[in-house]
Amino acid sequence: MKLTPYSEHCGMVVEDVQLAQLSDDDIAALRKVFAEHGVLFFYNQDLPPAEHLRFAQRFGTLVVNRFFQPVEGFPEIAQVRKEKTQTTNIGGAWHTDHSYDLEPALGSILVARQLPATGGNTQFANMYKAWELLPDDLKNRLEGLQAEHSSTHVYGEDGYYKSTDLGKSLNLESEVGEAVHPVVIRHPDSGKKALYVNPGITVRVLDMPPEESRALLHEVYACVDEAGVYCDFAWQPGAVAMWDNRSTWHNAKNDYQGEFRLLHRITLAGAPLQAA
Ligand SMILES: O=C(O)CCC(=O)C(=O)O
Ligand SMILES: [Fe+2]
Repeated sequence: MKLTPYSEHCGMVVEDVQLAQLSDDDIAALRKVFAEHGVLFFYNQDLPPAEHLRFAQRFGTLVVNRFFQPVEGFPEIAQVRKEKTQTTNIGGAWHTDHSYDLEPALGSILVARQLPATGGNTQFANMYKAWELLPDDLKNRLEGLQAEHSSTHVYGEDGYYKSTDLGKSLNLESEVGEAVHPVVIRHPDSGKKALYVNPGITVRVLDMPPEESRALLHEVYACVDEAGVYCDFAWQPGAVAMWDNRSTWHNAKNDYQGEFRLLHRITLAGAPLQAA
């Protein structure tokens, strides 16, 4: 297994592996690399849906996303799909998946199926590094705080997607709700601290007036932006991205209007998060 950083602070390209043919030792090695780096990229993978599923099941326990359309015959695989005629995309803002759940999903394994001629990159950001690079005074103010995360404003009856041309292809009647998590978590596998609030899903910091909470989150996001802990992953046919929701954010760029894009996602189940 050969590892090459994708960018200075985010993402690791893993070469000399076929995800459909891993030994148990390879899986164990991959688990370590995954916990440490948070986002792994693989190229030239031969991973039809049945193999995608088999790899995901070897790696972890699955959770079925309740909002996306499944792949026919594979209820565990979600379609991350944008039609030529649709203008809105899935995941087109910085977020981490399922932080609105009491037990947020551990991560996702996303496989390219059909890509636009240009554009459609996915950006990732490293939340270990983001935490490390925050000013000490801000770190001190954040430690011990808790924040509320919600799916209501995204997937709910009056939520964002409902008013878009993607609304009809999502299962928006599914249950929506809120969950509270520590603002700074201790990653269960790496033991490292990670920043666990995100612009898309975190709605407020608890135990402070709304205006103060808004200002604090704004300050944090501005620092993350400035820290430059991002990468911009250019998909290729056969590419796979695998990310850890506890230590990363992602953002699907929507710069390919008029073109079709389809990826298949399997979501891995997580556990309640512990404060750092
Ligand atoms: O389409 C993408 O690049 C990613 C979409 C997304 O947010 C997700 O699959 O969780
Ligand atoms: Fe996402």
